[in-house]
Amino acid sequence: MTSPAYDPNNIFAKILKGEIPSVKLYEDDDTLAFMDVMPQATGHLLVIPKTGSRNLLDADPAVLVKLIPVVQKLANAAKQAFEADGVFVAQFNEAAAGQTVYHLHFHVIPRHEGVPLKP
Ligand code: DGP
Repeated sequence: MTSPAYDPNNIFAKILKGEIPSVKLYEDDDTLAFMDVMPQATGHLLVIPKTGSRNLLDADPAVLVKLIPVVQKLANAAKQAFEADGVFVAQFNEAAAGQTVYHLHFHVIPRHEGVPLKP
């Protein structure tokens, strides 16, 4: 099944363009991180590349090379900041896999022993 093309007007593209506000945590030339508006746990943040790809399936590996170290850095920072026991890192590809916003993003969610994720 072919996926639709990247939509440059998706919500995260609008956040990148400053058309929709966000609580920014980190930014460099290639990457932006901001708080998720529907957090599944305290400290739930999202990391996105500034270039447009729909998800991991169509992402340029060169983009991933820059993005993944930021995911790692922010996972460690969130673990420390929220005194978490662990960190859940996830991303979804297409609706069947749970994706709702079609701009590549990684969820970074601090986790505490015995505290379930919010639905
Ligand atoms: P998913 O595509 O299912 O991997 O998750 C998309 C996430 O994006 C979901 O956790 C909610 C979040 N989200 C949706 N709209 C906005 C928005 O306008 N601002 C922010 N900060 N997060 C959003």
